[in-house]
Amino acid sequence: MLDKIAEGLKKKDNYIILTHHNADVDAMASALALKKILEKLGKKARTGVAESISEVARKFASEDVETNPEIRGETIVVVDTSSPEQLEPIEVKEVFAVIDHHISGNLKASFSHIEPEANSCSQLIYRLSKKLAVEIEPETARNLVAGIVYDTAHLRRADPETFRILAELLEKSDKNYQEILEILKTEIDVSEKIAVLKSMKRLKSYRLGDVLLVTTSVGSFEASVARNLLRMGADIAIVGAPKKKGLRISGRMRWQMKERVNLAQVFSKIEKTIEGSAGGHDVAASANGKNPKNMGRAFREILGHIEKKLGEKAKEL
Ligand SMILES: [Mn+2]
Repeated sequence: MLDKIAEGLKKKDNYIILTHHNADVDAMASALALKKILEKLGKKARTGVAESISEVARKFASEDVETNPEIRGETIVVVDTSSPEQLEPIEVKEVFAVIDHHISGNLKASFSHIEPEANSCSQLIYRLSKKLAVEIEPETARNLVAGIVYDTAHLRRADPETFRILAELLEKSDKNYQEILEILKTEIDVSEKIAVLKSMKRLKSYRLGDVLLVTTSVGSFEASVARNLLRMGADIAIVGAPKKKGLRISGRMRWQMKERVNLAQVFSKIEKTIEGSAGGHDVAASANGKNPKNMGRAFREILGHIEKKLGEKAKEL
């Protein structure tokens, strides 16, 4: 069917390419690549999304992507979706072609190429470019790589075609693979990054036999800070966020430790000290209390309970 779509695309002059709600990287890359391909064939093309573009996909979308566009008699091509609900509130009548890799929806089109075995729509668009003998531009190649990487869960679902195509696209791309992975990373809010950095200044670290435990405090983002501390090598991270009239404590532990310590249980023992309540499960727990002045005491109690569980005395590093 892709052959027929390729032939058909040569015949009309004005296109609008549409894709689904909260367009992801694959959807955006596919739509933008098809726009460029059509322009290279001397056609006019607009791109449009229903409702919104997802945050990461926005990093690949040039500004001329319209939201809920009005269709002015253009030939409609839909990519990365084949269900009309996913295009609402855009009213699509007489769709010329659908190119998708999801299980078929009920969008009616003159030509539908739906290939659920393909792990991205981006690779279908790349195949289409070859059928049309259109050379892919560096920026488009980069977008298609991103689309493929995104939809294959960073290549975990890749197949041989994925790697063949990726190799070709990376040779054409204006960014190398590492740079593309960097763009795909979701940006963390700057205040969250500051919380992580500030937590370092107040960090206390302990060794309990083979276990490394850290405690620190921040103004907010305590759970995220705790997760970051695990990534940096701690086995257990306890992070407090004292407020004027309250206190939150978040604890995170590597899951490999869950046979040895139950963090929710440990946290339940500081409820009185912080004048509040605790909850969670074995490797992630949190506590909320009314007494911020007792944060230090709560930390010492937590440490004491973990010492008992592990049968090891904590040595401050
Ligand atoms: Mn997709």
